Amino acid sequence: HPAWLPPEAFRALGARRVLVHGDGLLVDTVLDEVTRACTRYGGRVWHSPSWDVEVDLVLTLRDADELPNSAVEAARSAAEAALVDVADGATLGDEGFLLARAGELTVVLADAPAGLLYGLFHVVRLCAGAFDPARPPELHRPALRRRMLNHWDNVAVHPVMGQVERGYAGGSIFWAGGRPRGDLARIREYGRLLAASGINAISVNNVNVGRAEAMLLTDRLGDVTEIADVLRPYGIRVHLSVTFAAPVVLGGLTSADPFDEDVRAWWAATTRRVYERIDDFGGYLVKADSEGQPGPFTYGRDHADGANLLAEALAPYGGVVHWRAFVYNHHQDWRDRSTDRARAAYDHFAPLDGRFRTNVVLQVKFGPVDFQTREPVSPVLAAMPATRIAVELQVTQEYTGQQRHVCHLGPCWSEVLRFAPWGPGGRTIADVATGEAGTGGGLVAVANTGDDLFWTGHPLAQANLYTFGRLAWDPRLDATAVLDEWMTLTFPPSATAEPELVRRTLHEIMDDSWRTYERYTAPLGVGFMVHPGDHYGPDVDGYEYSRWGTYHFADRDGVGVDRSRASGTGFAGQYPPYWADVYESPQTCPDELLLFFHHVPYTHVLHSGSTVIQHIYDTHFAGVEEVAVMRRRWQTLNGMIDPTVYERVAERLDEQVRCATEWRDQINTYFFRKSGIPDARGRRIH
Ligand code: BDP
Repeated sequence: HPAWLPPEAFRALGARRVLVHGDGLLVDTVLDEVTRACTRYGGRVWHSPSWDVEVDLVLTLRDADELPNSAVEAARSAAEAALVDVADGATLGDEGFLLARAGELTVVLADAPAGLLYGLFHVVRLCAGAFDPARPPELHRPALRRRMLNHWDNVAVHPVMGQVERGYAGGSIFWAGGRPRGDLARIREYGRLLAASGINAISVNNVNVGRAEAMLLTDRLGDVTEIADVLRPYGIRVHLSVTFAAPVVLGGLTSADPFDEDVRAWWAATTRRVYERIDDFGGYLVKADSEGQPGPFTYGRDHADGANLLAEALAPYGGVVHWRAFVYNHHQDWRDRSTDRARAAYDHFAPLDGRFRTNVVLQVKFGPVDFQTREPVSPVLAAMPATRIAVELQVTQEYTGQQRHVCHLGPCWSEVLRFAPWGPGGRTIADVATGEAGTGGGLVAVANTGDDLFWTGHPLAQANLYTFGRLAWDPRLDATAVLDEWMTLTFPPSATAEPELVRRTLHEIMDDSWRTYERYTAPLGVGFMVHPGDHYGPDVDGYEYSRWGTYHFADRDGVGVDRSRASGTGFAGQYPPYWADVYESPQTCPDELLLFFHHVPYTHVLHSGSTVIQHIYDTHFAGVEEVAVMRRRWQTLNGMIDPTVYERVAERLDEQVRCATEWRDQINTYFFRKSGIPDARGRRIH
């Protein structure tokens, strides 16, 4: 399974003498990793620390026994001293580590076994750099405590959505046709891959919970236990999506009302049984009153009542409930302009701030609508200071090319995480997810993986998963630098002819690929315009007269959704004052979001100096040209990398060129026909 931990990535490690010191399940994992590397490349691992031998790398817990090897013990003390210098008295915590050079040695020091494992993967990432005598000590601690993936995997194959809802990488790693897939070795490999990017939590079934999926909580708990056992050695805790109607569907009760004593007792007893089997179980994930899923509204209760019910059951065991804020009416009347889907999450949840128990995490999609290529940051993220908030991203490329298109999402996520909702220089979205003293809800993403040979369908889509994990560990990381790490690990120089050329070419193809995708799809933040249902490829009016509430309102004079306070839906007013003002007027609204916030004439002049209509033409011509260049660049790598990777990407780039062309032609023609305004540069529009 080609991915970012091919054996070659461990080469620098294997050529060394390594000592792993400490006790615990995850320390055993570290030892196992190191042993594998050394076996392959001729390094040595000492299983007994009693010999006075020379060592290059020590991975040790701080409270492990003293070592009889004096050189190693001296290095450990030196690392302790370095820690005092760099950390200013701070501790390493459950997952942090220190990497320091001490004399001739490299030392990884951790307080807890997970820190040692993350330290090991950091050494692998640095390769020979970890042994550079001039390397200053580095302290690494995750900014976000929970770095979570949500699998939208069905247990039974769904008649419309298949095995994995919005999955573009084959079947599920966990389930097949109603049963566990049973490939525990593959699940273990997956855990390893996730841990190497910093992910430490996973939910293993779809948020749209059918009957087979619901039963994981009770009758099929053994299947979940098996997965938890396999992922535990990589520091990954398992969570379950549950249905709010579980007391009725599974428990035979007549109600799921949060205020009903029998319902509370059912959740308490059911949750106790879960923890009897899986003592480090993470908690529940809930999609309620959304797109047909049951929820507290049925009983006249609100979402704080609903979330607190489950939180109460989880609290004795330290579990959390991730309660999704993706709640809106998907049965709107398109003739009624008074409803705006973008407003819904804020309208439902902001008034509930302060009412959630402390083990509720409100999980909020990064944008107010639905994972579009470009959306403003959701105002809910800035509206609930007394609530633990997790930011939800979509690694699976539902709206960003479905893993048939190259679309590196790191720059998009970096923009979201660095956005300062109270105004420039203020706290950021990353700060919200981190919370005061680390009490925030963390970062969550919908997974893009499956049983595909490359894990992600498109081999280059692996970079999105890796980048998500790394940004969740440290949101300040530069997305392009993270991409570079991924490239070095995935295409290690030792396994690649012309490594520098490969790296440069991959950067040229991937660095700006999100913006390229944006250029040839829906313009200026208006979103959607995708084929209804499967959401792939262009269909400008596909959702225009539909109940889902995703419109662009194009007519002969202009396009866009008026979400201003003055004349529109008022959505702009859901932001704190700085951004509410910026978004309120087309004169100040950033170009890339103009049509999200405003309905403007085609002749409206953007800050860029171009008109809206000319911008549409120019970006769509440019986007397709860029994709054609991507394909040509990729072709120059033929013969330099693994041929199976080469072929798979080449085939997908052909499809990307085809699909981008289709987008360009449909969008340009549509707006040419609506507006009657020709391209100023005289290009042919069909
Ligand atoms: C939408 C998807 C749908 C998901 C939903 C969700 O189209 O399949 O169920 O998000 O987040 O983007 O629950």
